[in-house]
Amino acid sequence: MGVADSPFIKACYGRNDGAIPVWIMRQAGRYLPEYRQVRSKVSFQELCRSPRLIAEVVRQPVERFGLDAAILFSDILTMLEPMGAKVSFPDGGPVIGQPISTPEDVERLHACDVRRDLAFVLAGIDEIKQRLPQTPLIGFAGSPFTLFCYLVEGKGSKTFDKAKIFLQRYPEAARQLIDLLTDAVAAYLNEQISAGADAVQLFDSWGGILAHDDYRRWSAEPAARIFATLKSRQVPRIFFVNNVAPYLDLVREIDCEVIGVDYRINLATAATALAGKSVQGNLDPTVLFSGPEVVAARTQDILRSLTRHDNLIFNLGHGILPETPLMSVETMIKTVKNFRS
Ligand code: 1CP
Repeated sequence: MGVADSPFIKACYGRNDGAIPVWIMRQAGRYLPEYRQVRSKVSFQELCRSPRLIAEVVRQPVERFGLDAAILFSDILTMLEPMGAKVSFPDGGPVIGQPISTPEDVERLHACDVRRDLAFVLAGIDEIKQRLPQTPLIGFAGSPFTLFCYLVEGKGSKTFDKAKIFLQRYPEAARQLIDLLTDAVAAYLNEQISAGADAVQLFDSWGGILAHDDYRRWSAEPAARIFATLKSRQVPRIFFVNNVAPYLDLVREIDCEVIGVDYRINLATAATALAGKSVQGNLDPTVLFSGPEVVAARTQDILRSLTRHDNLIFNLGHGILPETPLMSVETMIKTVKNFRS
């Protein structure tokens, strides 16, 4: 069976007739002892730059749990370094040195040559495909607005006030930076597909903090432009929006195959509003900290609430947390695998 006939790819196109595919956002990470083992010897950035280690940590969760898709190991901020940003990953989350605070600062950033400057990512994809030839591989990038948030704020935040204020105070400079990021993300995902990615996911982790009209301008339209440049590549395009509920009307108009739905909204409600698009989600990652009966019941609640199962990819509604018990992950996956509609 080739990758094109896999349940994951078929579900992306709304024509899966077998068991429901499942993968986990941030599936290679610190909740896995074998990942911590690799990370005890190298820094996060060394790991991201080694094609051999990338393939190793991508393989770990796929083989441990029998997941239906693999995802590239990298970070959304990795592509910003060759664009002129100073990115580091101390424990406790990424930091950007000299964040963007004025329109003049935007001039410091520039396009990069993906094949030259991010060759280690593309080599990592090649290595993953050699080791996991049967498993669909998801390439990814951050959405322009999410990257913008980190560039302006300089680090993670709950509200990204500086980034939101920059949009209002300097709309022209914001437009220039968002356009630069939009072109860069499109070029990066294109090269990931050429290197072997079987699907791509755009992570809009922070667009969900915007007012509806700002979401249209600064997140939905750039995402639509990126997906338009990828259409002819004929791989499924997944748009994960963290806090998608206020923007369902905008997101449903975007030409892409799958919407990744966060844990806040009822998945069946989102699926109905998205009229025909495939959906991916959306168990709250903290549910995995309850007992096996609750994990199984909450997983079944999602599965049973949906009227269609041919266009469903089961996942968490955001990234898995570092302390998550492995038993719960197993229970969730078994529940999905055993479900029959
Ligand atoms: O210590 C470590 O090992 C570093 C922790 C870590 C990991 C495992 C970071 C730092 N990034 C990653 C890998 C990563 N990041 C992957 C590949 C792993 C996989 O999925 O199997 C992916 C897809 C990402 C994407 C990513 N990075 C997002 C989008 C997804 C989301 O969670 O919304 C975001 C926002 C980031 C930024 C980032 N990088 C790292 C951390 C801890 C963060 C979040 C910072 C914050 O809270 O703002």
